[in-house]
Amino acid sequence: MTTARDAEGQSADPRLPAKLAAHPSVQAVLARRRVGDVTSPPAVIDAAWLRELCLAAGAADAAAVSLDHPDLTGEREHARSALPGTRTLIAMAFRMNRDNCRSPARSVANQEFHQTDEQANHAARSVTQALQDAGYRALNPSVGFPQEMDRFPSERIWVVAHKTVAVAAGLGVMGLHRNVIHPKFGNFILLATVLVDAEVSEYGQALDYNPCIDCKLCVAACPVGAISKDGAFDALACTTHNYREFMSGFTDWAQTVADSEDAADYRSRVTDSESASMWQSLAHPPGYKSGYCMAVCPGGEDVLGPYLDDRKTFMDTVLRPLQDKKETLYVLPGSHAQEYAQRRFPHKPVKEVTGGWQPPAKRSASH
Ligand code: B12
Ligand code: SF4
Repeated sequence: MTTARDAEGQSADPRLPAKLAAHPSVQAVLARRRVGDVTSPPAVIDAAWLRELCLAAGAADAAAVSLDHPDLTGEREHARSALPGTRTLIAMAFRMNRDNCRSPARSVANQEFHQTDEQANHAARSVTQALQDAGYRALNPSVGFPQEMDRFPSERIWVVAHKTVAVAAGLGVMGLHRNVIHPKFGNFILLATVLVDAEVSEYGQALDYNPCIDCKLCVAACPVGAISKDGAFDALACTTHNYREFMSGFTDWAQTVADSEDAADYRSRVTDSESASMWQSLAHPPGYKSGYCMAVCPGGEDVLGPYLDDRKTFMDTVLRPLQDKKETLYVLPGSHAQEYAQRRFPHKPVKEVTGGWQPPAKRSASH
Protein backbone atom coordinates (compact mmCIF):
# COMPACT_ATOMS: atom_id res chain seq x y z
CA MET A 1 0.00 0.00 0.00
CA THR A 2 1.24 3.52 -0.82
CA THR A 3 1.65 5.68 2.30
CA ALA A 4 1.80 9.39 2.95
CA ARG A 5 5.54 9.02 3.46
CA ASP A 6 5.97 7.82 -0.16
CA ALA A 7 3.96 10.70 -1.56
CA GLU A 8 5.15 13.51 0.66
CA GLY A 9 8.64 12.51 1.66
CA GLN A 10 10.08 12.55 5.19
CA SER A 11 7.96 15.43 6.48
CA ALA A 12 4.49 14.08 5.55
CA ASP A 13 2.10 12.89 8.26
CA PRO A 14 2.45 9.08 8.17
CA ARG A 15 -1.14 8.72 9.40
CA LEU A 16 -2.50 10.09 6.13
CA PRO A 17 -3.28 7.89 3.13
CA ALA A 18 -1.09 8.81 0.13
CA LYS A 19 -3.90 10.18 -2.02
CA LEU A 20 -5.04 12.57 0.73
CA ALA A 21 -1.47 13.61 1.56
CA ALA A 22 -0.87 14.50 -2.08
CA HIS A 23 -3.85 16.89 -2.20
CA PRO A 24 -2.73 20.54 -2.65
CA SER A 25 -4.80 21.78 0.30
CA VAL A 26 -3.35 19.11 2.56
CA GLN A 27 0.17 19.91 1.43
CA ALA A 28 -0.44 23.61 2.11
CA VAL A 29 -1.65 22.88 5.64
CA LEU A 30 1.28 20.58 6.34
CA ALA A 31 3.73 23.13 4.94
CA ARG A 32 2.33 25.86 7.22
CA ARG A 33 2.72 23.54 10.18
CA ARG A 34 6.33 22.78 9.25
CA VAL A 35 7.28 26.46 9.33
CA GLY A 36 5.38 27.00 12.57
CA ASP A 37 2.77 29.22 10.92
CA VAL A 38 -0.06 27.56 12.84
CA THR A 39 -0.28 27.96 16.60
CA SER A 40 -2.83 26.44 18.94
CA PRO A 41 -5.03 28.97 20.73
CA PRO A 42 -4.43 29.48 24.46
CA ALA A 43 -6.24 26.73 26.39
CA VAL A 44 -7.91 29.41 28.51
CA ILE A 45 -9.41 32.54 26.91
CA ASP A 46 -8.30 35.79 28.52
CA ALA A 47 -11.37 37.40 30.13
CA ALA A 48 -10.24 41.00 29.50
CA TRP A 49 -9.56 40.27 25.79
CA LEU A 50 -12.96 38.63 25.49
CA ARG A 51 -14.82 41.48 27.15
CA GLU A 52 -13.09 44.01 24.91
CA LEU A 53 -14.05 41.90 21.88
CA CYS A 54 -17.73 41.92 22.92
CA LEU A 55 -17.81 45.65 23.67
CA ALA A 56 -16.06 46.46 20.37
CA ALA A 57 -18.74 44.38 18.60
CA GLY A 58 -21.46 46.62 20.11
CA ALA A 59 -22.42 45.00 23.41
CA ALA A 60 -23.09 47.39 26.31
CA ASP A 61 -22.03 44.74 28.81
CA ALA A 62 -20.67 41.21 28.63
CA ALA A 63 -19.55 38.43 30.97
CA ALA A 64 -18.73 34.74 30.70
CA VAL A 65 -20.14 31.86 32.70
CA SER A 66 -19.02 28.24 32.87
CA LEU A 67 -21.44 25.68 31.46
CA ASP A 68 -20.79 23.82 34.74
CA HIS A 69 -22.46 26.64 36.72
CA PRO A 70 -25.17 25.05 38.90
CA ASP A 71 -27.86 27.39 37.54
CA LEU A 72 -27.18 26.19 34.01
CA THR A 73 -28.04 22.52 34.56
CA GLY A 74 -31.08 22.87 32.32
CA GLU A 75 -29.03 24.51 29.55
CA ARG A 76 -26.22 21.93 29.40
CA GLU A 77 -27.84 19.38 27.12
CA HIS A 78 -29.14 22.09 24.78
CA ALA A 79 -25.78 23.86 24.58
CA ARG A 80 -23.83 20.67 23.98
CA SER A 81 -26.20 19.49 21.29
CA ALA A 82 -25.85 22.87 19.55
CA LEU A 83 -22.04 22.91 19.90
CA PRO A 84 -20.41 19.68 21.09
CA GLY A 85 -17.61 20.48 23.52
CA THR A 86 -19.14 23.76 24.80
CA ARG A 87 -17.33 24.83 28.00
CA THR A 88 -18.35 28.46 28.40
CA LEU A 89 -21.30 30.70 27.60
CA ILE A 90 -20.62 34.36 26.85
CA ALA A 91 -23.58 36.61 27.78
CA MET A 92 -23.97 40.00 26.13
CA ALA A 93 -26.48 42.84 26.68
CA PHE A 94 -27.50 45.33 23.98
CA ARG A 95 -29.15 48.61 24.91
CA MET A 96 -32.50 49.72 23.54
CA ASN A 97 -33.67 53.35 23.31
CA ARG A 98 -36.18 53.78 26.10
CA ASP A 99 -38.68 56.21 24.64
CA ASN A 100 -38.91 54.18 21.43
CA CYS A 101 -39.90 51.13 23.50
CA ARG A 102 -42.43 53.23 25.42
CA SER A 103 -44.17 54.68 22.38
CA PRO A 104 -47.86 53.80 21.95
CA ALA A 105 -47.10 53.88 18.19
CA ARG A 106 -46.38 50.22 17.64
CA SER A 107 -44.31 50.91 14.51
CA VAL A 108 -41.84 52.90 16.63
CA ALA A 109 -41.50 50.33 19.43
CA ASN A 110 -41.31 47.40 17.03
CA GLN A 111 -38.61 49.08 14.96
CA GLU A 112 -36.58 49.51 18.16
CA PHE A 113 -36.99 45.85 19.15
CA HIS A 114 -36.09 44.55 15.69
CA GLN A 115 -33.15 46.89 15.14
CA THR A 116 -31.64 45.92 18.48
CA ASP A 117 -32.33 42.27 17.71
CA GLU A 118 -30.41 42.62 14.45
CA GLN A 119 -27.58 44.53 16.09
CA ALA A 120 -27.26 41.81 18.73
CA ASN A 121 -27.25 39.03 16.12
CA HIS A 122 -24.55 40.83 14.10
CA ALA A 123 -22.43 41.43 17.19
CA ALA A 124 -22.75 37.84 18.44
CA ARG A 125 -21.83 36.60 14.98
CA SER A 126 -18.73 38.79 14.83
CA VAL A 127 -17.61 37.63 18.31
CA THR A 128 -18.11 34.05 17.11
CA GLN A 129 -16.01 34.76 14.03
CA ALA A 130 -13.19 36.29 16.10
CA LEU A 131 -13.19 33.23 18.39
CA GLN A 132 -13.12 30.96 15.35
CA ASP A 133 -10.21 32.92 13.89
CA ALA A 134 -8.40 32.56 17.21
CA GLY A 135 -8.74 28.78 16.89
CA TYR A 136 -11.79 27.96 19.00
CA ARG A 137 -15.10 26.34 18.12
CA ALA A 138 -17.87 28.86 18.77
CA LEU A 139 -21.55 29.34 17.88
CA ASN A 140 -24.15 32.10 18.28
CA PRO A 141 -27.78 30.97 18.59
CA SER A 142 -30.42 33.40 17.37
CA VAL A 143 -31.27 36.32 19.67
CA GLY A 144 -35.01 35.90 19.05
CA PHE A 145 -36.56 34.31 16.00
CA PRO A 146 -35.85 32.16 13.97
CA GLN A 147 -36.18 29.23 16.34
CA GLU A 148 -36.38 25.42 16.01
CA MET A 149 -39.92 24.95 14.69
CA ASP A 150 -39.43 21.21 14.05
CA ARG A 151 -39.54 20.85 17.86
CA PHE A 152 -42.81 22.78 18.24
CA PRO A 153 -45.04 22.24 20.15
CA SER A 154 -43.70 19.31 22.19
CA GLU A 155 -40.30 20.77 23.17
CA ARG A 156 -38.83 24.20 23.74
CA ILE A 157 -37.95 25.83 20.45
CA TRP A 158 -35.10 28.12 21.55
CA VAL A 159 -31.50 26.83 21.46
CA VAL A 160 -30.33 28.68 24.56
CA ALA A 161 -32.24 30.57 27.27
CA HIS A 162 -30.46 33.92 27.12
CA LYS A 163 -32.08 35.19 30.36
CA THR A 164 -30.88 32.20 32.39
CA VAL A 165 -27.35 32.62 31.03
CA ALA A 166 -27.25 36.41 31.53
CA VAL A 167 -28.44 36.09 35.13
CA ALA A 168 -25.85 33.39 35.93
CA ALA A 169 -23.14 35.56 34.31
CA GLY A 170 -24.16 38.51 36.49
CA LEU A 171 -25.52 40.86 33.81
CA GLY A 172 -28.75 41.41 35.74
CA VAL A 173 -31.66 39.76 37.54
CA MET A 174 -35.21 39.00 36.39
CA GLY A 175 -37.72 41.52 37.72
CA LEU A 176 -41.32 40.89 38.69
CA HIS A 177 -42.18 40.89 34.97
CA ARG A 178 -39.54 38.21 34.25
CA ASN A 179 -37.44 40.42 31.99
CA VAL A 180 -33.79 40.74 33.01
CA ILE A 181 -33.05 44.14 34.57
CA HIS A 182 -29.47 45.32 34.18
CA PRO A 183 -28.28 47.29 37.24
CA LYS A 184 -27.42 50.32 35.05
CA PHE A 185 -29.42 50.07 31.81
CA GLY A 186 -32.57 48.67 33.40
CA ASN A 187 -34.66 46.22 31.41
CA PHE A 188 -34.05 48.12 28.16
CA ILE A 189 -31.68 45.46 26.90
CA LEU A 190 -31.84 42.50 24.57
CA LEU A 191 -29.61 39.54 25.27
CA ALA A 192 -27.32 37.36 23.19
CA THR A 193 -25.19 34.32 24.03
CA VAL A 194 -22.10 32.88 22.34
CA LEU A 195 -21.09 29.27 23.03
CA VAL A 196 -17.36 28.43 23.01
CA ASP A 197 -15.37 25.24 23.57
CA ALA A 198 -12.82 26.70 26.02
CA GLU A 199 -12.65 28.02 29.55
CA VAL A 200 -12.27 31.74 30.30
CA SER A 201 -9.80 33.13 32.85
CA GLU A 202 -12.52 34.86 34.89
CA TYR A 203 -16.26 34.29 35.13
CA GLY A 204 -18.99 36.80 35.99
CA GLN A 205 -20.57 36.77 39.45
CA ALA A 206 -24.35 36.87 39.98
CA LEU A 207 -25.65 40.21 41.32
CA ASP A 208 -26.30 40.18 45.07
CA TYR A 209 -29.52 42.26 44.76
CA ASN A 210 -32.43 42.60 42.34
CA PRO A 211 -32.68 45.94 40.46
CA CYS A 212 -36.49 45.45 40.46
CA ILE A 213 -37.91 48.00 42.94
CA ASP A 214 -41.27 46.20 43.18
CA CYS A 215 -43.24 49.23 41.93
CA LYS A 216 -45.68 46.90 40.10
CA LEU A 217 -46.06 49.27 37.14
CA CYS A 218 -45.59 46.22 34.89
CA VAL A 219 -48.66 44.64 36.50
CA ALA A 220 -50.68 47.80 35.79
CA ALA A 221 -49.40 48.11 32.21
CA CYS A 222 -50.04 44.61 30.87
CA PRO A 223 -53.39 44.79 29.05
CA VAL A 224 -54.14 41.06 29.43
CA GLY A 225 -53.13 40.61 33.09
CA ALA A 226 -50.19 38.32 32.30
CA ILE A 227 -48.13 39.58 35.26
CA SER A 228 -49.41 39.00 38.78
CA LYS A 229 -48.44 41.01 41.83
CA ASP A 230 -47.01 37.83 43.35
CA GLY A 231 -44.70 37.28 40.35
CA ALA A 232 -46.70 34.56 38.59
CA PHE A 233 -46.49 34.91 34.80
CA ASP A 234 -49.24 33.82 32.39
CA ALA A 235 -47.13 33.07 29.30
CA LEU A 236 -50.16 31.91 27.31
CA ALA A 237 -52.02 35.20 27.89
CA CYS A 238 -48.88 37.08 26.81
CA THR A 239 -48.29 35.07 23.63
CA THR A 240 -51.96 35.10 22.65
CA HIS A 241 -52.10 38.90 22.63
CA ASN A 242 -48.54 40.17 22.24
CA TYR A 243 -47.57 37.53 19.67
CA ARG A 244 -50.82 37.74 17.72
CA GLU A 245 -48.86 38.21 14.50
CA PHE A 246 -46.10 35.74 15.32
CA MET A 247 -46.41 31.97 15.15
CA SER A 248 -49.46 31.21 17.30
CA GLY A 249 -51.66 34.05 16.09
CA PHE A 250 -50.65 33.45 12.49
CA THR A 251 -51.94 29.88 12.70
CA ASP A 252 -55.25 31.14 14.07
CA TRP A 253 -55.46 33.74 11.30
CA ALA A 254 -54.71 31.10 8.64
CA GLN A 255 -57.47 28.92 10.12
CA THR A 256 -59.86 31.86 9.90
CA VAL A 257 -59.00 32.30 6.23
CA ALA A 258 -59.59 28.58 5.66
CA ASP A 259 -62.90 28.62 7.53
CA SER A 260 -64.26 31.74 5.77
CA GLU A 261 -66.92 31.03 3.14
CA ASP A 262 -66.01 33.97 0.91
CA ALA A 263 -64.34 37.40 0.97
CA ALA A 264 -67.33 39.03 2.67
CA ASP A 265 -67.32 36.36 5.38
CA TYR A 266 -63.56 36.82 5.90
CA ARG A 267 -64.03 40.61 6.20
CA SER A 268 -66.77 40.09 8.77
CA ARG A 269 -64.33 38.09 10.91
CA VAL A 270 -61.11 40.09 10.36
CA THR A 271 -61.14 43.90 10.20
CA ASP A 272 -59.31 45.75 7.44
CA SER A 273 -56.90 47.11 10.05
CA GLU A 274 -56.13 43.57 11.26
CA SER A 275 -55.54 42.33 7.71
CA ALA A 276 -53.22 45.28 7.03
CA SER A 277 -51.37 44.67 10.27
CA MET A 278 -50.96 40.96 9.48
CA TRP A 279 -49.63 41.85 6.02
CA GLN A 280 -47.14 44.21 7.63
CA SER A 281 -45.99 41.51 10.04
CA LEU A 282 -45.50 39.07 7.16
CA ALA A 283 -43.70 41.59 4.96
CA HIS A 284 -41.50 43.06 7.71
CA PRO A 285 -40.40 41.47 10.98
CA PRO A 286 -43.57 40.63 12.90
CA GLY A 287 -45.00 43.31 15.19
CA TYR A 288 -45.41 42.88 18.94
CA LYS A 289 -48.80 44.09 20.16
CA SER A 290 -47.55 45.00 23.64
CA GLY A 291 -44.25 44.66 25.53
CA TYR A 292 -45.71 47.28 27.86
CA CYS A 293 -44.25 45.56 30.95
CA MET A 294 -40.81 46.37 29.63
CA ALA A 295 -41.78 49.88 28.47
CA VAL A 296 -42.88 51.11 31.91
CA CYS A 297 -40.19 49.53 34.08
CA PRO A 298 -38.21 52.22 35.98
CA GLY A 299 -35.62 49.75 37.35
CA GLY A 300 -31.90 50.39 36.75
CA GLU A 301 -29.70 53.36 37.67
CA ASP A 302 -29.92 55.09 34.27
CA VAL A 303 -33.72 54.81 34.22
CA LEU A 304 -34.75 55.39 37.82
CA GLY A 305 -34.14 59.15 38.21
CA PRO A 306 -37.34 60.57 36.66
CA TYR A 307 -39.44 58.02 38.57
CA LEU A 308 -37.84 59.00 41.89
CA ASP A 309 -38.18 62.72 41.11
CA ASP A 310 -41.90 62.64 40.33
CA ARG A 311 -43.78 59.36 40.32
CA LYS A 312 -47.07 60.93 39.22
CA THR A 313 -45.53 62.55 36.14
CA PHE A 314 -43.73 59.30 35.32
CA MET A 315 -47.02 57.42 35.47
CA ASP A 316 -48.89 60.10 33.50
CA THR A 317 -46.31 60.22 30.72
CA VAL A 318 -45.09 56.61 30.55
CA LEU A 319 -47.78 54.30 31.92
CA ARG A 320 -50.99 56.18 31.13
CA PRO A 321 -50.54 56.59 27.33
CA LEU A 322 -50.21 52.80 27.00
CA GLN A 323 -53.19 52.15 29.27
CA ASP A 324 -55.30 54.71 27.36
CA LYS A 325 -54.42 53.47 23.88
CA LYS A 326 -57.45 52.13 22.00
CA GLU A 327 -56.38 48.79 20.55
CA THR A 328 -57.77 45.30 20.11
CA LEU A 329 -56.77 42.80 22.78
CA TYR A 330 -56.55 39.11 21.82
CA VAL A 331 -57.58 36.53 24.42
CA LEU A 332 -58.46 32.86 24.72
CA PRO A 333 -62.20 32.29 25.35
CA GLY A 334 -62.99 31.90 29.06
CA SER A 335 -59.45 32.81 30.10
CA HIS A 336 -58.44 34.97 33.06
CA ALA A 337 -56.98 37.34 30.45
CA GLN A 338 -60.42 37.83 28.90
CA GLU A 339 -62.11 38.67 32.18
CA TYR A 340 -59.20 40.94 33.22
CA ALA A 341 -59.04 42.82 29.91
CA GLN A 342 -62.81 43.49 29.86
CA ARG A 343 -62.82 44.67 33.48
CA ARG A 344 -59.64 46.78 33.51
CA PHE A 345 -59.62 48.13 29.97
CA PRO A 346 -63.28 48.57 28.91
CA HIS A 347 -62.23 51.01 26.16
CA LYS A 348 -60.10 48.36 24.43
CA PRO A 349 -62.09 45.94 22.24
CA VAL A 350 -61.47 42.34 23.31
CA LYS A 351 -61.44 39.62 20.65
CA GLU A 352 -61.58 35.87 21.25
CA VAL A 353 -59.03 33.84 19.30
CA THR A 354 -57.84 30.24 19.52
CA GLY A 355 -54.18 31.11 20.05
CA GLY A 356 -53.30 28.58 17.38
CA TRP A 357 -51.55 26.16 19.72
CA GLN A 358 -54.08 23.44 18.97
CA PRO A 359 -56.12 22.65 15.85
CA PRO A 360 -59.69 24.03 15.92
CA ALA A 361 -62.06 21.98 18.11
CA LYS A 362 -64.22 20.73 15.22
CA ARG A 363 -61.17 19.26 13.49
CA SER A 364 -59.69 17.58 16.54
CA ALA A 365 -63.15 16.07 17.27
CA SER A 366 -63.28 14.43 13.82
CA HIS A 367 -59.93 12.63 14.29
C1 B12 B 1 -40.13 32.00 25.18
C2 B12 B 1 -39.86 33.48 25.17
C3 B12 B 1 -40.92 34.32 25.40
C4 B12 B 1 -42.29 33.81 25.83
C5 B12 B 1 -42.23 33.47 27.32
C6 B12 B 1 -41.62 34.61 28.13
C7 B12 B 1 -40.83 34.19 29.33
N1 B12 B 1 -40.99 34.91 30.43
O1 B12 B 1 -40.08 33.22 29.28
C8 B12 B 1 -43.21 34.99 25.43
C9 B12 B 1 -43.69 34.72 24.02
C10 B12 B 1 -44.40 35.22 26.32
C11 B12 B 1 -42.20 36.15 25.44
C12 B12 B 1 -42.54 37.47 25.57
C13 B12 B 1 -41.64 38.52 25.61
N2 B12 B 1 -40.32 38.46 25.39
CO1 B12 B 1 -39.42 36.79 25.10
N3 B12 B 1 -38.37 35.30 24.85
C14 B12 B 1 -38.57 34.01 24.94
C15 B12 B 1 -37.29 33.21 24.71
C16 B12 B 1 -37.32 32.57 23.33
C17 B12 B 1 -37.02 32.14 25.78
C18 B12 B 1 -37.38 32.61 27.21
C19 B12 B 1 -36.90 31.68 28.27
O2 B12 B 1 -35.73 31.43 28.35
N4 B12 B 1 -37.80 31.18 29.10
C20 B12 B 1 -37.47 30.24 30.15
C21 B12 B 1 -37.19 30.95 31.50
C22 B12 B 1 -35.78 31.44 31.61
O3 B12 B 1 -38.02 32.06 31.61
P1 B12 B 1 -39.07 32.14 32.78
O4 B12 B 1 -39.72 33.47 32.70
O5 B12 B 1 -38.41 31.77 34.03
O6 B12 B 1 -40.05 30.95 32.36
C23 B12 B 1 -41.42 31.06 32.09
C24 B12 B 1 -41.80 30.96 30.63
O7 B12 B 1 -40.70 30.56 29.82
C25 B12 B 1 -42.91 29.91 30.60
N5 B12 B 1 -42.65 28.86 29.62
C26 B12 B 1 -42.03 27.72 29.84
N6 B12 B 1 -42.02 26.99 28.72
C27 B12 B 1 -42.67 27.69 27.77
C28 B12 B 1 -42.95 27.40 26.44
C29 B12 B 1 -43.63 28.35 25.67
C30 B12 B 1 -43.90 28.02 24.24
C31 B12 B 1 -44.03 29.57 26.24
C32 B12 B 1 -44.74 30.58 25.43
C33 B12 B 1 -43.75 29.83 27.58
C34 B12 B 1 -43.07 28.88 28.33
O8 B12 B 1 -43.02 29.38 31.91
C35 B12 B 1 -42.02 29.87 32.76
C36 B12 B 1 -42.56 30.23 34.11
O9 B12 B 1 -43.37 31.39 34.08
C37 B12 B 1 -36.18 34.33 24.83
C38 B12 B 1 -35.04 34.21 23.79
C39 B12 B 1 -34.08 33.14 24.20
N7 B12 B 1 -33.67 32.34 23.28
O10 B12 B 1 -33.72 33.07 25.35
C40 B12 B 1 -36.94 35.64 24.63
C41 B12 B 1 -36.68 36.80 25.61
C42 B12 B 1 -36.79 36.28 27.02
N8 B12 B 1 -37.79 37.69 25.34
C43 B12 B 1 -37.48 38.90 25.41
C44 B12 B 1 -38.41 39.96 25.25
C45 B12 B 1 -37.84 41.34 25.02
C46 B12 B 1 -39.77 39.71 25.30
C47 B12 B 1 -40.91 40.74 25.25
C48 B12 B 1 -40.66 42.06 25.95
C49 B12 B 1 -41.24 40.95 23.76
C50 B12 B 1 -41.99 42.20 23.40
N9 B12 B 1 -41.36 43.07 22.67
O11 B12 B 1 -43.11 42.36 23.78
C51 B12 B 1 -42.05 39.94 25.94
C52 B12 B 1 -42.01 40.13 27.46
C53 B12 B 1 -42.90 39.17 28.21
C54 B12 B 1 -42.42 38.89 29.62
N10 B12 B 1 -42.86 39.71 30.57
O12 B12 B 1 -41.66 37.95 29.84
C55 B12 B 1 -36.01 39.13 25.73
C56 B12 B 1 -35.86 39.57 27.20
C57 B12 B 1 -34.78 40.62 27.39
C58 B12 B 1 -34.65 40.94 28.85
N11 B12 B 1 -34.27 42.15 29.15
O13 B12 B 1 -34.86 40.10 29.69
C59 B12 B 1 -35.41 37.72 25.40
C60 B12 B 1 -34.26 37.28 26.27
C61 B12 B 1 -34.96 37.81 23.94
C62 B12 B 1 -33.59 38.41 23.80
N12 B12 B 1 -32.68 37.76 23.12
O14 B12 B 1 -33.30 39.46 24.34
N13 B12 B 1 -40.95 35.69 25.31
S1 SF4 C 1 -42.00 47.60 36.46
FE1 SF4 C 1 -41.50 47.78 38.69
S2 SF4 C 1 -42.23 45.78 39.56
FE2 SF4 C 1 -42.16 45.51 37.30
S3 SF4 C 1 -40.14 44.61 36.96
FE3 SF4 C 1 -39.87 46.85 36.70
S4 SF4 C 1 -39.25 47.59 38.75
FE4 SF4 C 1 -40.05 45.50 39.03
